Amino acid sequence: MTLLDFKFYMITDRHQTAGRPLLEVIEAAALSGISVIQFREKDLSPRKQFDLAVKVKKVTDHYGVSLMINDRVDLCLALDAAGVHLPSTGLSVGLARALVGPDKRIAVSCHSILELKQAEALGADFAVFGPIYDTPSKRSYGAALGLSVLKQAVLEVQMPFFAIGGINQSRLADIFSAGADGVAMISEISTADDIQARCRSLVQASKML
Ligand code: TZP
Repeated sequence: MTLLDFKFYMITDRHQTAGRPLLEVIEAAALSGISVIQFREKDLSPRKQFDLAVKVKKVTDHYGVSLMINDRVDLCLALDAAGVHLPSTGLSVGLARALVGPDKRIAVSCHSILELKQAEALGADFAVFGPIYDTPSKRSYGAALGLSVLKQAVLEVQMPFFAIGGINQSRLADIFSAGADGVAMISEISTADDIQARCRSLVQASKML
């Protein structure tokens, strides 16, 4: 995985799959052009996360998709995943780097321009930044940042970052014209009736933007 060869960062949530098994959702997305997936099943115990992540890795390896692991540096190493995604409550970038070495990607969740700048200064490879729009799972963290903050972040930060939060196909044009390197999505992909068709259409739309 090189840094900027992908525009879509799919994030898993097995509670938002419209009742389908997570592996089925991941396979459908992998079949239709998603090249990087973050495994984020943080409500599972470490053992259960590991057991599920092993199965996910088999699917992503089969389709040549890069797998990022949310928070769990140990799982990232055990599975030889592409990298680890650090939540704001997670390990520091420096500690994660010391543990995973130079070849794995380190991504960071950021909720302000200050956090983006800190992640950049600490050597993160990329970030997700949001929520840009209102999204149910993040309401307890306060108001959405909006497009004007996204545009300002693009001006102030060189590290690649993906916009997240409430992003759907109809919002792609605004996100990309604001200058984000890509988009990170949960529900727009995993709740789609036809995941393959949705992913193909997202990938196609992004090529025009
Ligand atoms: N971080 C900021 S918003 C968000 C996360 C994990 C949730 C994104 O979910 P959706 O369904 O793409 O709005």
